[in-house]
Amino acid sequence: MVKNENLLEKLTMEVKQLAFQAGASLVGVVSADVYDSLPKVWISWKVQDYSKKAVELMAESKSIIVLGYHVWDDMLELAVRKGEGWVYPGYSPLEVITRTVENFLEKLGFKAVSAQGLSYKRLAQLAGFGCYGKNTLIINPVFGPWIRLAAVLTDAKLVADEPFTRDLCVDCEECVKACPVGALSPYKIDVNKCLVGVRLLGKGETKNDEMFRLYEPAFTENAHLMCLECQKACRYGRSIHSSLKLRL
Ligand code: B12
Repeated sequence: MVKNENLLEKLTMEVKQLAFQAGASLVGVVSADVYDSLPKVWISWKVQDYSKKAVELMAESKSIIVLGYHVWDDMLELAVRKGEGWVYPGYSPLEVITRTVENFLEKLGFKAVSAQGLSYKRLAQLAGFGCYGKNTLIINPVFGPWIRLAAVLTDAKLVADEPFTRDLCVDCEECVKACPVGALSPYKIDVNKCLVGVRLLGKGETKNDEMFRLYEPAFTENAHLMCLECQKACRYGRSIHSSLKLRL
């Protein structure tokens, strides 16, 4: 029994070390059972479906490795149009980190798949990364909301982390006040108003032209920054984030 526990701890440590070496800023583990015991959440944008349970992606799921990547500069908030879709340079490092973790586990004989379709925000809170903030983003005490998330599902049993239970927002509502289109109320977002979603779906271009010019500056015909106002307003992570120097 003790030997098994030591092995679990060793494997968990190795996976975490590897993810950090591959560039992750935060790494945590959530038990697949714990995640699956919570109700599904409705994804009201593009997908229009409930989030998946871990067992739907992998019947033998035991652990979910949650990965966080610190986006320390506004330039990592670019969205670049490619044909009918979009490329997000700030998210690309997570693909490499995810693949590295998957390869490592597969070489050891475990199953490992990217946890597409799960609620990453819920996973991040369960992995101890931070709280679900009033801007509806996960806020980490060090990086603030400036983290991007991914997750790997595996049949390897790993040692789970403790969930994050502190409330970092308390009575602060700066993000709600900062949203230029009034898309936020505490802990809720109106996806039909948020400039990021409206722009990426290609809806409301004419109606929002001036808002896009001010809050989603374009650099080329294809590339624009996603609106940053609800993240900038957050007092966490601000001192280690560099902002656009252009005057808009
Ligand atoms: C759809 C989507 C959008 C939509 C809708 C936004 C939304 N509803 O969150 C649009 C296009 C508008 C959008 C915008 C952005 N998004 Co987005 N988006 C997603 C996506 C694909 C699904 C989220 C979703 O709709 N889930 C369904 C909702 C209902 O559930 P949930 O968000 O998971 O949260 C529930 C639980 O967390 C639970 N909960 C847990 N604790 C608590 C505590 C309290 C008090 C409460 C009330 C609830 C609660 O309740 C929530 C509601 O049921 C995720 C990726 C993913 N797979 O999760 C990224 C994701 C949430 N987006 C992300 C980001 C960064 C952004 C943007 C900043 C754009 C950008 N630069 O990338 C903006 C920010 C806008 C904002 N303030 O939220 C990150 C969030 C990182 C973080 N720090 O939290 C994610 C995780 C992508 C990623 N891979 O990193 N996004």
